Amino acid sequence: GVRGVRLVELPRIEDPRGNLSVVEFEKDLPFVPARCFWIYDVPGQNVRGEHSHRRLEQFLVCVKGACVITVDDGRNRADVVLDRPNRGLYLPPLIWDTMHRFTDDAVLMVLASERYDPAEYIRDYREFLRLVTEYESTFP
Ligand code: T46
Repeated sequence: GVRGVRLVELPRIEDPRGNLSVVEFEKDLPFVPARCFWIYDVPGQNVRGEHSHRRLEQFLVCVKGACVITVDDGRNRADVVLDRPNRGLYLPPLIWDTMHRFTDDAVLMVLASERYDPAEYIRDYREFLRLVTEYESTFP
């Protein structure tokens, strides 16, 4: 697997009036969100992300449509398909994530553990690998 990354199946409460899914922050997440943003109207073939975070934890739900998230811990890589509104993807810090193959109707909602801080991003892959090695020597 990819270090710390997990898929979370959320409830899907079916109802003739329409369905409902829910995430309870304190029960379902390892962090309490400080921020929520959403990505939509992504033109086909576009790739987003391609960075990592020093401290930030995130929880991604494609609430409409579908997209693929490539997660990479510096050792292992996996493609995760988010294509249903009751499936969440938890990303701990130090995961290199790439988002691609958005459908036209995709809406990717992200819950984040901290306020937006561009200084907290790791944008250089070699710097990312260096921090992974440092992390591994601190937590062998
Ligand atoms: C991540 C993936 C999953 C803000 O002003 N506030 C915000 O909270 C965010 C997230 C972005 N922005 C601004 C900064 C940029 O000018 O919005 C613009 C696009 O952001 P960015 O290029 O970082 O977007 P993505 O889709 O590449 O990445 C985002 C998150 O930034 C990042 O945490 O892991 O979604």
